[in-house]
Amino acid sequence: MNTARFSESVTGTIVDGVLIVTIENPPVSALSFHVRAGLMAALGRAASDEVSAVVLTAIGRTFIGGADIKEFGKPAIEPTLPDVIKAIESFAKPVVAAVGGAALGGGCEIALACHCRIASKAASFGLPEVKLGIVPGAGGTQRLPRLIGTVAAIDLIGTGRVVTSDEALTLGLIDAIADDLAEGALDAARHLVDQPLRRTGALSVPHSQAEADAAAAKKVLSRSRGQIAPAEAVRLVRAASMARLEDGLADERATFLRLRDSHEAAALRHVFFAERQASKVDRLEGVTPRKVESVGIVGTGLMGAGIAVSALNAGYRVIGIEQTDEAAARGHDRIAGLLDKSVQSGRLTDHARSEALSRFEAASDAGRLAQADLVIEAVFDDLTVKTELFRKLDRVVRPDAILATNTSYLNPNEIASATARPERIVGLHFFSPANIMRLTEVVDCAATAPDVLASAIAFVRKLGKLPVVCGVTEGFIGNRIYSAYRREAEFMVEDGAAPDEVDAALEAWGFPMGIFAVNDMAGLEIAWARRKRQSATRDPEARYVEIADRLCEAGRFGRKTGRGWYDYSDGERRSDPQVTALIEAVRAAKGIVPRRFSADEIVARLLAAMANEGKALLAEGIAARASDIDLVMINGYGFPAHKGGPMFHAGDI
Ligand code: T1G
Repeated sequence: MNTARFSESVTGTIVDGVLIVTIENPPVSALSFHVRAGLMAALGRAASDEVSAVVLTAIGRTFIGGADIKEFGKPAIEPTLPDVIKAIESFAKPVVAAVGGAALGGGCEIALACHCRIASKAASFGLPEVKLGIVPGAGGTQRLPRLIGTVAAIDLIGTGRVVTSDEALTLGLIDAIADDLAEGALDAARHLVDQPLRRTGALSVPHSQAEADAAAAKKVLSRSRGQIAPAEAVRLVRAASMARLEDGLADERATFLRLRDSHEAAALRHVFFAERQASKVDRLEGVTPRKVESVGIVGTGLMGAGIAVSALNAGYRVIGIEQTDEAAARGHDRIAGLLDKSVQSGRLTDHARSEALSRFEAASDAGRLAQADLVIEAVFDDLTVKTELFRKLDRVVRPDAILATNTSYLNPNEIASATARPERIVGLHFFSPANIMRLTEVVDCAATAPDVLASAIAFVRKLGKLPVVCGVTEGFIGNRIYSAYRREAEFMVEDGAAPDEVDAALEAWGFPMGIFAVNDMAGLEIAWARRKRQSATRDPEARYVEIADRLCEAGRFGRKTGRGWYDYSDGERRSDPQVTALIEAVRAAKGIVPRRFSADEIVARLLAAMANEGKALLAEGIAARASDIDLVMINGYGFPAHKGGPMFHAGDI
């Protein structure tokens, strides 16, 4: 039989009586209407006597990437996904899922409804719906626990984490891993013909101890920080062991539909699509990035070591340069230590650690950078130091090598102007710890060549990080907005709010940590040094709050000194009467009569300060789109993702 076409994205071929149904719906085989309709038509064809079994597979890097998120908010067109899933599970003949890529969300639910699941080594499985502010809507919360038990299902569905095919096999989510997926799936299908079929929905949820369920639920909810979806997902999974399948499916579907239309889900969908827009820069259309295989990092202190580990984990060869052999050796040990931590946390295998470290070279001779494709400086954030270094690198590296500065506050244009080839200079503002934080601001300097910018974006994406392109301004996007956020918070403290009132309001709203606690953790001396540098040029008419200066003059630099905005002498964060007295003295000196602030007013003013600074960044062309600003504040400054970011929250999207 030649290939039959069931819809624009679903075809079928019969091989030895087995109908092989193939989905081809790039880029991720999402379950758009024509995929769902095609699957139903394929099952109709499989009812004929010449078909004894069905294998379901897909073309592309994903098996099925889930429901089509772009269809959310539009009227559902039948067949709905639950219709398709019910038809698969109840089909009279064996339906085998041949999973060669990511089976996510509805894709995993389709696999769960099949009577057997064969995967390739590269396949992965997950129900990440909570990351979109929803719960699985096509049986995931009811079928997954029937296969892998309540505790494991709470973990996977409550966190949305994706598992490899190895882990899926261990959990019981799949039946086998095949080196030759097509052959393995065909064999499985043939063996199931005329056999009793294992229908997942008909299974009972394996018994588990209530305490174990509760512990798994507590672990998930402790990390969900007030989000609704994880709590609802956990509730549905736990109910699966007590309710009939039909009732559980009805509860799940109603919950999914309710959450899908929620503000939290809209916010997280905004973030999802924003992350995929961030790398797209109009002027780079058709520009080919330069090849980057070897990376030099000048300065292997805390930041440089983190960048080096990110690059090593991404497969690059890395040369770490320090001023002396001893410093270079210390850098090597720092990098080895970070890799060891990844092994201890299970993020890296011993073998992968050794292989990564074998690609690292520590040196004190900058000449070792002569063949590097990209050199990143992570030295002390001082303009003279960086400018001198780039003058030197200009003479050492190849003419086509890219030079990147990791400055947080300096003007990269001034650094670039010190070199003979400013077009090859770009800014890469990593966030510390650089081997953990996803966000990197890619600074498009005045002279940066398009292919250099494209190379920087591609490099950051290869690190598995989130590149957000910005123009040159003090603090780029994140620190500039953070400065406005901090100023507004200090205005309110000077006007009568207590630091812990501000932090409590922010944490109740969804921030993991309030701004004064964050400042204490980062260290107050950094901002103090910058304020002193700026004092000569500060606008005398602009309101200036001196409280933080007074704290620093008293040696209160934050957690590291045991005292900052708070007192940490017993290890806990506590309000400090000495700080209260200091604040009162500053108010008195300015003749300020303190007033009360409600939590709502505190949050509203801080969110407005961020959004207004974001608007200014857009107007100045520093940020290309409002959603980029949201990504920076979510991924670099703890803005709760389920609130969408300051611009989304302000209604600017
Ligand atoms: N729907 C629509 N578009 C999608 C999509 C989806 N599910 N997934 C990705 N895209 C688009 C994306 O916007 C981008 O578009 C392009 O595909 C490539 O994406 C019923 C209700 C699958 C691991 O949460 O995790 O099923 O920018 O750059 O790096 O219970 O995409 O090119 O125009 O990310 O190779 C659950 C979401 C949905 C998975 C591939 N599924 N997607 O990564 O490509 S809800 C998910 C991903 C659901 C059921 C519920 C990743 C990927 P553009 P990409 P990638």
